[in-house]
Amino acid sequence: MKLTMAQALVRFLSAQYLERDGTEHRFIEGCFGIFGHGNLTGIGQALAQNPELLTYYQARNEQGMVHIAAGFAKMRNRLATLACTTSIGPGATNMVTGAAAATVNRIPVLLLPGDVFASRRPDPVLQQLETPWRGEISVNDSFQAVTRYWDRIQRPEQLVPAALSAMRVLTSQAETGAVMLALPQDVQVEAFDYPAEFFEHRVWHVGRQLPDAAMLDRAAQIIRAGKRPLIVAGGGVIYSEATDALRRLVKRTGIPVGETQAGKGSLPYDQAGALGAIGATGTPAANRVAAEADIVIGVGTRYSDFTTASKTAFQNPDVSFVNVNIADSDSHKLGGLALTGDARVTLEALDKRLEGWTVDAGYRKRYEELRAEWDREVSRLYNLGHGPVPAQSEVLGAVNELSGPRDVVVCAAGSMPGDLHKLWRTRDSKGYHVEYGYSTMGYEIAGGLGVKLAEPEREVYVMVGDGSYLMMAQEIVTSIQERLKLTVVLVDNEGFASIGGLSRSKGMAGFGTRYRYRSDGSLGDDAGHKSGEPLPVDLALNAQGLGAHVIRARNIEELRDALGAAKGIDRTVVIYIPVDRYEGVPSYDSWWEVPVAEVSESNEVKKARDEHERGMARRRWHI
Ligand SMILES: Cc1ncc(C[n+]2csc(CCOP(=O)(O)OP(=O)(O)O)c2C)c(N)n1
Ligand SMILES: [Mg+2]
Repeated sequence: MKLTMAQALVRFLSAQYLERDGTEHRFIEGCFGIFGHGNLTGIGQALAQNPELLTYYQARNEQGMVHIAAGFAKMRNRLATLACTTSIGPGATNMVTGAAAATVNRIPVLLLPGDVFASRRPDPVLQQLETPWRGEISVNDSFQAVTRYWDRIQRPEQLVPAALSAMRVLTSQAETGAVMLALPQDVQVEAFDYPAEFFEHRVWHVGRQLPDAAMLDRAAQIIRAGKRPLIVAGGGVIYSEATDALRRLVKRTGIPVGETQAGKGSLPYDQAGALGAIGATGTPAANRVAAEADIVIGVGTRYSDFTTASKTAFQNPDVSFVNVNIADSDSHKLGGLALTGDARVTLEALDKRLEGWTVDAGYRKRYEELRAEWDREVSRLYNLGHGPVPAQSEVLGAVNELSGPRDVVVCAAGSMPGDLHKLWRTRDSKGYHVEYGYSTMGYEIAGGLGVKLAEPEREVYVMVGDGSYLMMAQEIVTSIQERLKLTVVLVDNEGFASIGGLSRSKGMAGFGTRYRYRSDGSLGDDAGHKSGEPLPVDLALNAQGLGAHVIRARNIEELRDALGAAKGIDRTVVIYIPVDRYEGVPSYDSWWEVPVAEVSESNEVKKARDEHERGMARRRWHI
């Protein structure tokens, strides 16, 4: 079949399917793109010529496109994704941050940046990087650190093995992440007689791999000997659709569960044993149980520092780990017994081997008391009645209470992810979508749009800080264009409140974290910025300018009204609400390692250093 390389790629992608548990899903559901001289006449021509093969979506920013694709793929439990095509140069490198975010979070996205001429005849073309010591380098080499598969198609026939490799990695539950095929602009339009079988309906099977029976036996033996076992549920529980298996295991054995950011939603918040968030942004219930746990069963978690509280979460001197993970590199972490396999079938196999065994009643009673206590604390934080402007926890409470059980909350960076991790009452396993592997400011609106595209029948609530909003609000326009409604709650606290809080806790008075006019530069949260004079910036007006229906709320009552009104509006709504910059949610029984200067002229920094050293002394090795 004689096609250009770009036409062949589009045709190939349209024929790729993924199958798990007997159900087939189309794998690449569409292609986002921003055109320039590096892709217009190649991939652009192919998409325009055969729109039935792959739906084309326009976006405003290439980083935004990758976040949309990642939000989409995460919502679909990695069983489907989107491709992203860009021009060469800045259009391509704009995707680097999105690629890193997808790869860190183990979310499949297919990136198709244009690249400079393979022939090199017109060198240097517009936007070409010239590297004196190596002719074959282009800006796309910068993706090598942030992709799971990287290739450059130098000849049209090379597409065949490269595209197959790309698909293998994208659909591998252990290896997946951002995959990049760089497409030199001349090769995109070169024709080749491709074999017809390259374009045939191809099904990539996602299996449910079981760990060795002997390892499962050993794991069951270890767990049976435990007095205070705890499950740490990560994103893998949700991606492998293991939430029912987990619920059954917890119900039967009484082993309680702490959830990571990606794993939040593994259990409904009100189930017995659901201790909620664990780690640096964890609940006191989960963190106290973690501190004493003798067996920690990590399921689908990569044990980031937020989960392990920088290796201070598990203080029982005899603690040991059993790790269920599809990725070998994760199942071996913290010196654990590695159960490399699919979360669902592995939990089922463990459940069988634990038949007749449960935790003792005293343990159950203790963690249920902690859970009930925590639930009261959430209610308190939801209803602080803080004034004159509300506290952020009340905003989250109002959104939680006024959203439906299947609606989705989306967030990524700032102080809200930690607060949501602690306070959000999840009722559906796909109702909590916080990108906290890379915590990318700017993911919120774009990622939320991907969620909405993946499941249009759910309402999507995007929680975004003023800082994140200013980094990347432009995909509001895409949401208007595609008639995909988001409800964006824009929380204004005059800048980087989370980092301001971190700064104050490290003796640095919030230096450089508030949006204010410049002044004398004295240390403080307005440092370098005159106190008392806010900037004449109106983010609500900005959102209106991008096409959103904007509602301004000054207090919780008005926010509740706005959330009610938003339900009846069929285009993207932005609800703008100011909150108290200093009224944060406390952290509970936890620590996060952020280094503090070993020598300083400031007593405040010295004090912070002392505290830091006390924290460091609590770190464990777990090897
Ligand atoms: C792209 C990017 N740059 C910098 C950071 C570091 N950072 C984390 S939170 C934050 C401030 C976020 O401000 P805002 O969105 O207003 O949320 P707030 O902290 O006020 O809740 C910064 C700068 C980041 N996570 N991502
Ligand atoms: Mg802010």
